[in-house]
Amino acid sequence: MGSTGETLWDRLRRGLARTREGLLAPLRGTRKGAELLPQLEEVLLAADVGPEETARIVAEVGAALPPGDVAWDEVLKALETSLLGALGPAQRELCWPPHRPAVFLFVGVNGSGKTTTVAKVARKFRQDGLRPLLVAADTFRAAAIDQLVELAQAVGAEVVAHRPGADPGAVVHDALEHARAAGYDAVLVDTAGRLQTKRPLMEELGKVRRVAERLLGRPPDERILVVDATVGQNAISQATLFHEAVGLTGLVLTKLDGTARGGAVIPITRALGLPVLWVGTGEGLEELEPFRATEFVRALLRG
Ligand SMILES: Nc1nc2c(ncn2[C@@H]2O[C@H](COP(=O)(O)OP(=O)(O)OP(=O)(O)O)[C@@H](O)[C@H]2O)c(=O)[nH]1
Ligand SMILES: [Mg+2]
Repeated sequence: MGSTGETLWDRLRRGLARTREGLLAPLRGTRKGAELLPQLEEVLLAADVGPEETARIVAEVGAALPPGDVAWDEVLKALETSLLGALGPAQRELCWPPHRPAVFLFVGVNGSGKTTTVAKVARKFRQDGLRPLLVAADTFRAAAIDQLVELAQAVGAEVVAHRPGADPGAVVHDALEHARAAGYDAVLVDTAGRLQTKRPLMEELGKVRRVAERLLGRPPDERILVVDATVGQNAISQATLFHEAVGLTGLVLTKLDGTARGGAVIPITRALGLPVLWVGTGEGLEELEPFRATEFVRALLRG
């Protein structure tokens, strides 16, 4: 996975290849504005851009194009402008509080990529010369704790873990006290996957947030929903309910490399007004890119 020597940009382009092909291949042959717009609508829907955002983009592109024959470059330019308008506000820097440790809580449904993302972020922080502490607050399964411990080793980070079945709030409490005493820069909390519709499990997340809040005098600095980009529109329901549970501050979109429906990023961030902090472009621990709207749109359209 993630061959060495690849730049961030290469990985993003490769990760978006499927979505890009899905979007552009059917449009390339079309040169007449009138034919192009229904076609554009179709490919945007297929890329999971969602009905509302698709309608908006099609209208914007339609208004920008001259009647009659249009050059391919003009189509791309109009599409680029419209997509940037949608995604520009979704870009924001990570929130670092004035005092350390910064605390980041990762939540999401089963298998969305939380544990992998925690390790990827820890790797990035280590490269920046920071000391991250990982927290195994997924205590449901012994294997989940082992997975985090192994990944932490791979990226050279330390972990706080309790026994399987332990109270996730208690693990977080211990980890925060340890992080403060030992001067860590960041605390990355991995939580168990849960279906957004399972109320008691969602309440448990609220409790984890409150434990941190009591100890820190503020909630975790980022409450991050890790979303599998291949689930498309279901992500909106996920985001809505996780938002209710912990008050999300941002998103990570994973598995963009495995889907032709990377357009889902648009309705997801627009529906909730939440920024995308990173995107996952593969299973390798280096395959996490900060979300940059301009680069993302360019990788999507120009390749
Ligand atoms: N292709 C690809 N695979 C990914 C990405 N992120 C995670 N995965 C894979 O997705 C699978 C699940 O990842 P985990 O990190 O274990 O997911 P999780 O959310 O922690 O899962 P639970 O703890 O069981 O809820 C693993 O096989 C990962 O390698 C990504 O950006 N691209
Ligand atoms: Mg996990």
